[in-house]
Amino acid sequence: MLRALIWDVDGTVAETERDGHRVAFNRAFEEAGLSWHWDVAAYAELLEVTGGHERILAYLQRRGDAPAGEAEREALARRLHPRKNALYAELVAQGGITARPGVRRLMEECRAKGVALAVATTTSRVNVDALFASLLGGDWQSWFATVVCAEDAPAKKPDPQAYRLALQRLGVLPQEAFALEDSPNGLKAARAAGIACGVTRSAYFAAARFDGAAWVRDDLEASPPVGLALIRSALTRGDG
Ligand code: XBP
Ligand code: MG
Repeated sequence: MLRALIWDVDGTVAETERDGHRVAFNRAFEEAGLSWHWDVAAYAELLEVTGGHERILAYLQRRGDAPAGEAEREALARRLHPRKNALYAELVAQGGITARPGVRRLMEECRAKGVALAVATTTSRVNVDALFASLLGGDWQSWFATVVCAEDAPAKKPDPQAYRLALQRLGVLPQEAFALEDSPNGLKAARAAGIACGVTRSAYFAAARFDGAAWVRDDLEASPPVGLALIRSALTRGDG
């Protein structure tokens, strides 16, 4: 029986990586007087590291013009990451990001039919708050039974920690839940927690392999549109 639908956020709910986080990282670099710029193509590779703080650190490690010492690099990342998040929140509040097709429809169907909604993301809570406040309104928290963010689950995807914590807080078994993801790391995290997972391809993972997914779609409205009937039948068949 399906009791909960667990959502990834970045890439799944909206194209936040290409149009939001990436742009905000660049603004933070610029403000700090750094000449670094993450273009759309370069960011694809950077996304292999989940977590904004970890992503900056990975980048600093391979830049010749970054601080040589580990402590200095850590300090720089600690300064840049919160500023990136603030700039991301501004961009989102200005309406710079819209929900992907079918996201709101599927969330509304869950609410109408008593399937709990949850979030399992490696993103900071401030970013989740900014995005859902813009997409669903100020009372967005009331839509979700639980919201697991980077602060709650510091082991980033593909580690299953965020999904395991979401299940625990929901009080449901892995086989009573279904996850929605857009990235190979996200899919691995859900599967490692024993949860079946459907994939909606986002811009950065359009050509990625998704072995072990229950299904893979371009978006939730791609034929046939993803509704609870389709998710329930994938669960019943034991797909993914
Ligand atoms: C999301 C991430 C995050 C975002 C940026 O991955 O890896 O790091 O890129 O957000 P997923 P923060 O969609 O698999 O959860 O800067 O808050 O980390
Ligand atoms: Mg994602």
